[in-house]
Amino acid sequence: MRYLFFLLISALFWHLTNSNVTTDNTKLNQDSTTLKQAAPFPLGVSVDARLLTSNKQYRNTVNREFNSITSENALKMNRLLVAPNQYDWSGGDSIVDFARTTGKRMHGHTLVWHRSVPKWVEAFQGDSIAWENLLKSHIQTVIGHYKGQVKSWDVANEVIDDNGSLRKSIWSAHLGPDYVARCYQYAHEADPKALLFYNDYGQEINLKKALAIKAMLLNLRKRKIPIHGVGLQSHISIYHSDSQYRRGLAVMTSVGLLVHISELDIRLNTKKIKTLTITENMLEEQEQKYESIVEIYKDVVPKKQRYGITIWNLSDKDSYQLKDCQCPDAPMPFDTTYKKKLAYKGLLDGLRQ
Ligand code: 9MR
Repeated sequence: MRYLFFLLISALFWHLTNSNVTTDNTKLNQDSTTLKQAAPFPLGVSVDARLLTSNKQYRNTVNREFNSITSENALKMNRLLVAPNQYDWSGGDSIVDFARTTGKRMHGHTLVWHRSVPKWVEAFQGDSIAWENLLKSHIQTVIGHYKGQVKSWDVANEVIDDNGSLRKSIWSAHLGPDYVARCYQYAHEADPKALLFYNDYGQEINLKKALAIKAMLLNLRKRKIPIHGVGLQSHISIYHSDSQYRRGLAVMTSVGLLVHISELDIRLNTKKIKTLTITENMLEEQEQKYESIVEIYKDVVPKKQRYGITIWNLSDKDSYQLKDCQCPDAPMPFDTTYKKKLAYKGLLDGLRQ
């Protein structure tokens, strides 16, 4: 009898806790307010060209929830500049067309990144003038191709090393340490109306790096190099400290440029445990963390400096983090079937307040 009573109580308890969770997500998925409606600044997502054209659910969700688009990979040099003077515009054009026809802001990512150098460029032989012309021509061809359609660009990506010095790369080796400034000048010549960003990761953990980025940006500003904004990628986890995030964001904001949280995702499985079970508790912590990041952004970045928040691809199926870690994780606000998660609610609540 006592055993039966115990079973009954346990079943009741299970029903209450679990049905709450289900009800919560069901309600969430019935709520018709969208992120872009709630957001007091542009809300973006990076997209994959193939998914955008082939997956209706993906396209509809992007269209419904966001008003800013970043190209995740399609505008990188290794995707575009397939052979000398030969460009493959297919992926980039389909994303830019989508942004134009749906009336969304288009942010181009990225012109100069040490990890997106085509193989043939790695093997390129030439003196420093030939190298300079190669990069200048790439920047101006791409910006020129999308002139008037792409509002802003991540011109240089990750050129500061984790120790705060200029990263050694194929570009710094062939063009010398001041090549970054020239990239912005070339970009500005190609489209004087485009807003030009510097984008990097780790400012929210590594103060030394954040200060080095700040020093570089201040130096560019002092020299009147055309640069308009800074991006903090923000690939973080539920364990990330809010106060560290606030500090990194404050350092970037203090430069006085536009500030873009440019690649947000929030991992659960930082230790890359192959057998990790994702718990409701973790998903609640993720909800909290998404909400905190939005609140910190609103708190730290003055209105006129807010370029917005962009998440890095859309659902738990599409995030590069899954491929990267080869382990269970769920970093995004949408689940693998594009249903809104608690993380979505965190974002929405942060935006609404
Ligand atoms: O998400 C991108 C992934 O699909 C690509 O394979 C990878 C290499 O091009 O780049 C990823 O995006 C990166 C972004 O361009 C710059 N910041 C770090 C991102 C994650 O690596």
